[in-house]
Amino acid sequence: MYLHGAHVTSWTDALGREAFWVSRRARWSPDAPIRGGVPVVFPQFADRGPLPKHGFARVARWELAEAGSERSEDDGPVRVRLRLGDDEHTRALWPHPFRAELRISLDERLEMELRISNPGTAALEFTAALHSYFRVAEAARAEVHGLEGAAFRDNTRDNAPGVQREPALRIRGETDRVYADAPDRVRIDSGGAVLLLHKRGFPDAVVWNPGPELARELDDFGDDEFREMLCVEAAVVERPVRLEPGAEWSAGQALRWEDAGEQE
Ligand code: TA6
Repeated sequence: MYLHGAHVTSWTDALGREAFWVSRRARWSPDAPIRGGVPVVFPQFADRGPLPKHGFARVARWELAEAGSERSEDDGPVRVRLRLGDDEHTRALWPHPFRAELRISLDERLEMELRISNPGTAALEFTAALHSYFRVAEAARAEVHGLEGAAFRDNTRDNAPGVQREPALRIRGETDRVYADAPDRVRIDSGGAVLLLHKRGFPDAVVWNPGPELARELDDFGDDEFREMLCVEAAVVERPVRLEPGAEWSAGQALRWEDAGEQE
């Protein structure tokens, strides 16, 4: 993971299976978000507001507050805490004092928790997401289970409303959906291994794959890489969080392979 964006780019299990996808054309530059892994989206999701797309947290340099193992004999989880606060740059974009913390815990699960607090004297509002890019064997064969019956807005069709009728969402070309008040547990079947994503406190879920045309337009995305990735994002998008002075909000996600624990 990187201090740049508090960005987790890789998580492999004991069998060497990588959960995340990172583009071979990712720009490893301080002013660009990393294309892949888990960009932290805050304080604005996408272009739903006046800030730069997906906010500034994904391009900010976070500070390491803590890193270590819980127990000295160290078969316990490894924990990392990263912090970000307002400064001149963030206040020029978004005139609010804030404290953000990303807590990561690693063992056979990867847990990520985003905490936002408001040390100021006025309420603030934000949207946010853990914009996870998962590696899949073949996007056309990947399936996302758990969204059946959920209502969504389709960003590829001017946010037209829809309802997920099929038990499994399959990727057929460009896909960009925001499922409001989505179920907290989804299964991502990459055409081999199955990852379980369990979100908490994030009401919404976003599923994104750029498909071939948009992939060609994105300069930090390989033309054919849409075939090997799929974003499934724990998000708060449809109803921004309102934080009163002194208040704190937190939400997170836990990931694990479905067969974890059966491997030894
Ligand atoms: O979360 C989906 C989305 O908002 C899409 O609309 C798509 O644009 C994607 O994120 C990536 O955005 P980015 O700014 O990283 O190119």
